[in-house]
Amino acid sequence: MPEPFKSGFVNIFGAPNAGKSTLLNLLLGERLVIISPKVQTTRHRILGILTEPTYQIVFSDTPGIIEPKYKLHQKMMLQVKSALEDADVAILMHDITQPIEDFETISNSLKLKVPAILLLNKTDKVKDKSTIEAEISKYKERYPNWEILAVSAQKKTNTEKILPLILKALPEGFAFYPDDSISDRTERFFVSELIREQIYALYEEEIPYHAAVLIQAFEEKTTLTVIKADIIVSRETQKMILLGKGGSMIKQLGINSRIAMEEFLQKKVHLELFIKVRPKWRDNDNYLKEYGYN
Ligand SMILES: Nc1nc2c(ncn2[C@@H]2O[C@H](COP(=O)(O)OP(=O)(O)OP(=O)(O)O)[C@@H](O)[C@H]2O)c(=O)[nH]1
Ligand SMILES: [Mg+2]
Repeated sequence: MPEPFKSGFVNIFGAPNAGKSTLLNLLLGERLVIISPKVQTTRHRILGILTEPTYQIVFSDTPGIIEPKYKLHQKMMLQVKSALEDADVAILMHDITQPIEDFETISNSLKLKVPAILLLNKTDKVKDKSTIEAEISKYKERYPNWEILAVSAQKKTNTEKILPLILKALPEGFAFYPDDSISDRTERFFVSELIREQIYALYEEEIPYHAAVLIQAFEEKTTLTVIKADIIVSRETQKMILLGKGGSMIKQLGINSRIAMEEFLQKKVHLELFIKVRPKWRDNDNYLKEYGYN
């Protein structure tokens, strides 16, 4: 008898900065979603599809779970909610150096009804092994029905055990997507995300949190792709910071973004950036819609 084909939605949840996007890229074996040391990097639910001869896993990366402070946050939490509704398996991620109480607040809010795998991430930040063991026991006592694993997504420690746990929990079924699909999102989307990733890397304080990126043109020519993008911020002062002295910062942002895009698209890119000020865009339904936060 051949093995039955398995398929399902495996959705990743957790606090901001837990390492969810790092994990998705690791499981897919490619740099699909953006990552940053700052919190609240991911703003959308993004599918990452892994197809093998005997299974198809449709992963979802989701925004870190927070108490919404403005409409953009509310939209982000709606993305989490949608991922909660169709999950076959939930992967919960928590930074092992953060208190269990913080995790409990999040896990209680989720009210999960599906099999869960808890990954205590960032074990590389913990010096001795006994501390890791002690942490694992705490979570095992609190969540006796869950699979619990301590890993480092960044250093790839213990991460080879994740996929077998997922496959154990995955239901039988047909593939949802063609076997060459990698995501539900377009190249245009990922290119806008690469600019956001560079904004998170280059600018401090509130700038990344007030910035959105809108691709205005994406033209594939024979030798290169021409991309024009608007960067939206809330205030004139933020525009000045984005530009930097004599335009030095926006120039750097353009260079870094273009390099990242060329690697992602495997093509030469000509990139033009424009900065627009849209006061309070994060609380404006029309702007949010226009910038892809539906
Ligand atoms: N030391 C350490 N850092 C990690 C590990 N996994 C991820 N990180 C880092 O943690 C930071 C956050 O990682 P992300 O993958 O962006 O976290 P996230 O959960 O997707 O964050 P949001 O999108 O903001 O919710 C980045 O700087 C990662 O490089 C790990 O195992 N060890
Ligand atoms: Mg993320």
